[in-house]
Amino acid sequence: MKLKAVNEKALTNCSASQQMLAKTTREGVETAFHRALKKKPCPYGVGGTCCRICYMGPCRVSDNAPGAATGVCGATAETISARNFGRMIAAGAAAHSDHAREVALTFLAAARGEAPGFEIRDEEKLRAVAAELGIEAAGKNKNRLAEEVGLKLLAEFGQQEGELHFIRRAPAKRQEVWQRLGVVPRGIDREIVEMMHRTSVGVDQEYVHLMLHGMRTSLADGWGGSMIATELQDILFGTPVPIRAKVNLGVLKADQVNIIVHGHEPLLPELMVAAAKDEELLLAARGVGANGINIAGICCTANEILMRKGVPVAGSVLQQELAIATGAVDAMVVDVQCVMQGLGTVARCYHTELFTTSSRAQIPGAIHLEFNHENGFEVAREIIRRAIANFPKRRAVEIPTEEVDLVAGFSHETINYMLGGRFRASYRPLNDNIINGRIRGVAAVVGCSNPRVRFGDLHTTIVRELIANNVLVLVTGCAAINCAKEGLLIPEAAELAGSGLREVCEAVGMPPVLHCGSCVDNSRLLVAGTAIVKEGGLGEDLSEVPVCGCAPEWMSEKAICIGQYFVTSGVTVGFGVAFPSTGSEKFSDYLFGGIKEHVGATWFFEPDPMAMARQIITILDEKRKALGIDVARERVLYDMEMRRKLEVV
Ligand code: NFS
Repeated sequence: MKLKAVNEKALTNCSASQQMLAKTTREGVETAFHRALKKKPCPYGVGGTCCRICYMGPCRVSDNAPGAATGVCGATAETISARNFGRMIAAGAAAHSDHAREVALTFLAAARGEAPGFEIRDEEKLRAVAAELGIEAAGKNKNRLAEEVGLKLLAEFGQQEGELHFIRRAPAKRQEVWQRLGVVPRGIDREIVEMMHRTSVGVDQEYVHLMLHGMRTSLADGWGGSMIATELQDILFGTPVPIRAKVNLGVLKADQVNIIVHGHEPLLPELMVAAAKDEELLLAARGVGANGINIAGICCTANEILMRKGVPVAGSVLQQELAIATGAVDAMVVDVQCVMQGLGTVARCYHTELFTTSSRAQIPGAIHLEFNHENGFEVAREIIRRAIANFPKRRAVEIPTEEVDLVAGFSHETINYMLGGRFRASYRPLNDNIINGRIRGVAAVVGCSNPRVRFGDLHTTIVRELIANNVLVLVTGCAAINCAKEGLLIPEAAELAGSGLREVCEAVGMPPVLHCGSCVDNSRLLVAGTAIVKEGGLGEDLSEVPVCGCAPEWMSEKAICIGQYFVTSGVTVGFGVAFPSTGSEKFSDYLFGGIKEHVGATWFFEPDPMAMARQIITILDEKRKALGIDVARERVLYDMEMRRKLEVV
């Protein structure tokens, strides 16, 4: 296909991606970047007021367009946008939670010895979670205990009444807010189903009432599905600790068999990493003239195996097609979420074999080799064998040289240990440094990339500005990968930080930007925020702590769900690109303002990265002021009595 020239520099700040964009344009291989340039977004869809839930329409309604005030049924812009927003939350919660369900099932199978290649690795965390769930551990071996933990958490998906267990992890004051609003989730699947029901034609027509259920559904994700995924993955694969690795397309090797694992569930990729060390397969690789088998990741699968195994990261979501365009990817293995259908077409233009592996997802043009926990090793070995056989079929190869160092693996447990030290793991030093002003506050920069904005640039611009202003930054998902590519995830990046943050980073030896994992690991940030509250001195609820979140390049429904569970948890969240409520003034006023009366936090929309960074800093400063720590002051020493009062669980 003949493609129009594109301005690569305007499309991304990533030089490796620019190089591959030029290559794909030259070779007539269309990518998401090219398609985005051709497609003009529908303004009704952008503003969240295109209603497609029945067939009397579709109705395109807008407060801003005269004559388009309601749909055929009389639905107003605020009802339509709230319904659409609720459905995005439900879809995001469903994605994270279905991932969690799959992990829970594999976890159970591993505990029962029915999943070859999988075993319970972090017994300490298993015992801690079991105790939290009220499971008696005495006299039980790890597999028996894991089975009980797995069954208990799996039951939360189909639970009809009661409350999700991990809700109790939240600060007591936050739990009271949720009780008052009636938004404590009963069961994960139940809230998602009810969201779909309420938003079907002719049911819930009141936008605040709709959003209250949106909040409940979001909590079923953040403190439910996502948190279950994180905890069980940690127990199954090991809780992450800081680990060095490499990132960007330069991690692909011209002389090795390159296999990219892409998607979200770390189950099969874990086995692939192990299988790639198999002597027989290495011998087969040498037999076709390759010097080894190189596994690299894309998207959140990459984050998962990076954090636990130090596996190199080829790139974030918008680099999935560009990676294949190097001509050096012998196989790409995908499962679920954020996998573009365009991969099938791009793979056909090169020699790459594309494998779908989940029972829930197939792509035209891909080879389907279904993974389940019994056959995992065979599937992993089969894919590697086929990749080896594919290696000699490479045509012209062009691999960008960019390959950058990073440090990942900052789980809540690691932050606790690292800051508190070997003898007294605690958040005390972090709290003290926030109180004394060395650290202004904590910002989470998370989420996707979107070809509607300059890829990677918004994340890194915001992060640079934040750390320069002494804001400690936590990153997850594709935002984490993009920041890593710019060298922001190494201790040396402390040079870019303001003097206070720099001093703390240098004392501890940590980067000013901490990689906390994949998108389901945003649940780690809720736990970390709660640990700050629990430690004392920074308020009694998440809404009082100087923390803020943002997803400046978002595109996925999952991002909306994550944003909403942060807001519902009391943390204000900013989104860039565009915002799917702006077609309705009333609904936007609620999300950007009125919702604060309910949960003590709001959404905000800011497409300009510098303005977003400034807004985050303003929010942190306001919190500091409310806490009375806006002026540097002496450290307050909490005695045991004061601490007990602050205990939140
Ligand atoms: Ni998150 Fe991970 Fe990336 Fe966005 Fe997709 S990979 S789950 S949704 S695009 S950050």
